Amino acid sequence: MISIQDRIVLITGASSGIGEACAKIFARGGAKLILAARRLERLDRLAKKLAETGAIASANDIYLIELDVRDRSQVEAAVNLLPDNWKAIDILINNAGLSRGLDKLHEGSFSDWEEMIDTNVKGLLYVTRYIVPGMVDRGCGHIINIGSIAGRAAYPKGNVYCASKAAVRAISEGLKQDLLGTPVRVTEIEPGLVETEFSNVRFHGDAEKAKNVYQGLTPLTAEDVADVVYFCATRSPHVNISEVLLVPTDQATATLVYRKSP
Ligand code: NDP
Ligand code: 8X3
Repeated sequence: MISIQDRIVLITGASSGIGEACAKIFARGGAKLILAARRLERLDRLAKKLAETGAIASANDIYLIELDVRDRSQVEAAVNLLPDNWKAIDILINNAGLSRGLDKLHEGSFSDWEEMIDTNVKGLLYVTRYIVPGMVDRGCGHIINIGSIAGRAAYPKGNVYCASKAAVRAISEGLKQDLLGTPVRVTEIEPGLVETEFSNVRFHGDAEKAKNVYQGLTPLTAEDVADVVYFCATRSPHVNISEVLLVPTDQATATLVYRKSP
């Protein structure tokens, strides 16, 4: 196991769910955190909580960025404008992502498709493209992409979300191949059902529909996923965990789920 003390960790989508849980566990490990998301007020709140609970030693150990990963020029500026003492990012957690809608492909919404592809695929690519060259130059780094069980096989009405996560899987595999011969590591984590704001976002704020997704089973928590992210990041430098499929005990595949009747 390697220490995370004073490592610089950039987490996209840190304002909620898995990203927020990653911020907490890496803070407890002594990391310096760069937290990015569109909702800066949420990041502010999280930073205050981490300071109050003593998870981070001082406000100097955390740097917040209001960032929409879909906007390439914003991503470029955010990386280029990092203060010198924050530039040497050791671990990049590409977590920002979302699903929008659950519709048959031929009835799908163009704006939902664009939002998913722009965030989950293009956003992840932009952030990776601007950060990985520094890792290669410094001879040190780890990219951890949050994919999904949805990237392994499509499920009915999942079409474009599943495609976006299949892309994350292919991009992670390709990046690992392209970084071969460097010490930079690449991991893709593929969670199954995790109860976060994910389904609320998917159903455009319909809380009832969102709740039903987890009805009758014990889903993963954001902390369960963050635990695995942390485990992968703290292996010895010669160990690269390339892929982890992580599901609730009540889930076998994206569509095969055991639910207790009410
Ligand atoms: P949440 O909705 O709780 O969190 C999503 C995060 O992504 C938020 O912090 C949000 O921040 C951020 N985000 C969304 N769009 C953008 C954007 N354009 N720019 C920057 N940040 C953005 O969901 P989860 O924590 O569950 O999702 C995290 C990741 O895990 C996603 O990639 C998701 O696909 C994946 N995943 C989730 C599973 C689940 O069942 N929950 C299972 C498998 C994978 P903000 O809105 O402030 O920008
Ligand atoms: C989120 C898990 O099964 O809702 O990626 O697509 S699922």
